[in-house]
Amino acid sequence: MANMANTVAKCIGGESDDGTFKVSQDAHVPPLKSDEFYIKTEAVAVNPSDTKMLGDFQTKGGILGTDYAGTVVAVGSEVTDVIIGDRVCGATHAMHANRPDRGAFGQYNVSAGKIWLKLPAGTSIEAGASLPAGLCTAGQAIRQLGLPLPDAPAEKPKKVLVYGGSTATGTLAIQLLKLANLIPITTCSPKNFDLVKSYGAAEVYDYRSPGCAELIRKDTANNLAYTIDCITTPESTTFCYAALGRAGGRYVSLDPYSAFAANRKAVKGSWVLGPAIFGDKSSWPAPYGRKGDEELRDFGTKLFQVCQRLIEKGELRGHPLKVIEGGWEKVLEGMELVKAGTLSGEKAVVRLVGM
Ligand code: CO7
Repeated sequence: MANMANTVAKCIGGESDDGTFKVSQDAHVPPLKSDEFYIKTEAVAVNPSDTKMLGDFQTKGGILGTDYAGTVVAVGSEVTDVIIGDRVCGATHAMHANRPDRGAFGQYNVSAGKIWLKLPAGTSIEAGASLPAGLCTAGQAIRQLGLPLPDAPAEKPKKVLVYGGSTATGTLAIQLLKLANLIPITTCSPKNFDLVKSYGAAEVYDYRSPGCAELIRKDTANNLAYTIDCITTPESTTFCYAALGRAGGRYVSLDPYSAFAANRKAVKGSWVLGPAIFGDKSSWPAPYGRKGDEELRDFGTKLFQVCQRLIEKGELRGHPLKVIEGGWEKVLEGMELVKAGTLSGEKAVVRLVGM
């Protein structure tokens, strides 16, 4: 099996005239460049961003989905780092106007740059599928705070607040920070305290308890300088800004945040766009449109090299999973589950069987 270009395959997305998502039988597998490889998709994760690809986000004929895992079935002539039969997971563009044939929710995926990981024997396909978008997001957030990755640990440990530590992005951010000699402190519901501690949180706070931001400010001696907001609501932005110490610091969120909540000049705020890590232009509507950024692409390559080593050593693990088994229709069910917001401390992954 070499170049499968134009092979007809199943996907979620397809020609969506009514703006809803559906299983399509007529996706065309993209052509393979010499430095790319094909993966037969065996599991996909559902991210909150998948459920938001409506209206102007839709690309006619576009495929949905960011996270996939499966087995390599064909490699381009220049590929030296994987062979047919390797199990890999990766992230890809979704609903991208310039590349509508890309999207994780398709029977075959094409590798995107170096944004993929080879799965060690002890890591399941489902666990693999839960990792890439979260790593892209958490990694970029850490970069935007000006903090290091685990390959170049901080000389002096510093506290970093991860607001929403029990989210799938939160548990990855906590681990990456701790492995970089930083001190992750976090917020979540009390039922998830043990969960976030098991990933390395040094302190955990119930964000619903009155005066919680002020308590963090006190416990950090009015010196906290870094916050990652994995939730990004006006309340979460207000909380993070209030927890930062007297001298201010940096705030990074996973979506555009409310300007009115970002109410301190001494705090430098920014937000990350997960797919920006591919380094090319984002075709999504404002404010998600972006120019390409080669430095970010290089960062992504490095991030995934670092994470590959950590996963092989068993030092980085994914979020607890809510595994759903079945055909592509189950991905639509998974999206409904994520949209309903009822998952707590679990990431929805669909193990594709009987397709
Ligand atoms: O990266 C990409 C591409 C790369 C190539 S695409 C982007 C992929 N990332 C996403 O789609 C995640 C974006 N994040 C969000 O949309 C939000 O931040 C939410 C809040 C949906 C979190 O998403 P995530 O998938 O990380 O979280 P989750 O579904 O695993 O977490 C849910 C938990 C709840 O259990 C709440 O925690 P507990 O401990 O209270 O149960 O999030 C918590 N939560 C809130 N916490 C405070 C939910 N709503 C909350 C709120 N305030 N309003």
